[in-house]
Amino acid sequence: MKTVLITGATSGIGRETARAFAKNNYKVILCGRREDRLAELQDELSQRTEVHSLLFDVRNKESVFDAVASLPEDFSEIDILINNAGNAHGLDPIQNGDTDDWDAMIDINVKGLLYVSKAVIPGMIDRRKGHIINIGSIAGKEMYPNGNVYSATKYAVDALNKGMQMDLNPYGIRVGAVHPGMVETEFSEVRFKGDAERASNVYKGFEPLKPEDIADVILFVVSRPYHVNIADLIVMPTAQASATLVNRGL
Ligand code: NDP
Ligand code: 8X3
Repeated sequence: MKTVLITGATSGIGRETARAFAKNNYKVILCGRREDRLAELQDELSQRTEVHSLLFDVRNKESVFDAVASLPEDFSEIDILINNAGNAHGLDPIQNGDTDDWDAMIDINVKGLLYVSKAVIPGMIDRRKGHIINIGSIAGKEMYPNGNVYSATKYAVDALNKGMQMDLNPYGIRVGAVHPGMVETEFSEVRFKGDAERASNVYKGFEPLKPEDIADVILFVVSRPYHVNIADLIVMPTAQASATLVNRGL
């Protein structure tokens, strides 16, 4: 049975991906900061598969390395790493940006992804096998007004995805990115700091992606024969043609 480690498994895309892998007979390692949510999901998924939870903040380098090192033997060989934890904080023009928001996005979306990867990659190299999926974004392919620093972090994920493909190529490790368009999760609530109305307006007037849609795609990417690597994949709602062009039926 293969083992998958999913960061950001307490919500949205990560949580649905954990459910999809549990249904498809993978051992699942759930990661996040919200202990109650980890416990709840672990209870749910334990009906179907073996589950282990790791509570850590991806910004804290030591916690990341300690958490991965603490894995029981049964879970210690990670076949698939899904670098999903991340969020946007704020949506302001660059001149009005909050430096704490900038720090959060760079620390979580870029440095956090690097720390988790650094903790997991050595085992993959030893085994000459593994699969890393980096969750980027359409915002990492195109800029949009006020997206500045969030987009920059996702452009960084795109760059790191390509860099990992090259550096890990000698070891037979698969690396690929999935770049979603608009998915209705807690993403906008986090971006707008709990303003639920502003968050729900983001998805009004069209059918956004559901986190289950992205989970399906990730499962598809991972379940290809090993010689097939889906290196870079953009997944949009049908109503969305670019980062900024959404048909809201107006
Ligand atoms: P959610 O807000 O629903 O989920 C974000 C997840 O990231 C949570 O599980 C959260 O867990 C985790 N997370 C956030 N900060 C940290 C941290 N410091 N340490 C550890 N975990 C953290 O958003 P989504 O599911 O939408 O987002 C998942 C990924 O998809 C992100 O990388 C996002 O950028 C990307 N994405 C989302 C899109 C969308 O439209 N929703 C579109 C394109 C990409 P906890 O709070 O428990 O730590
Ligand atoms: C999230 C996509 O366009 O809502 O990465 O910022 S967007």
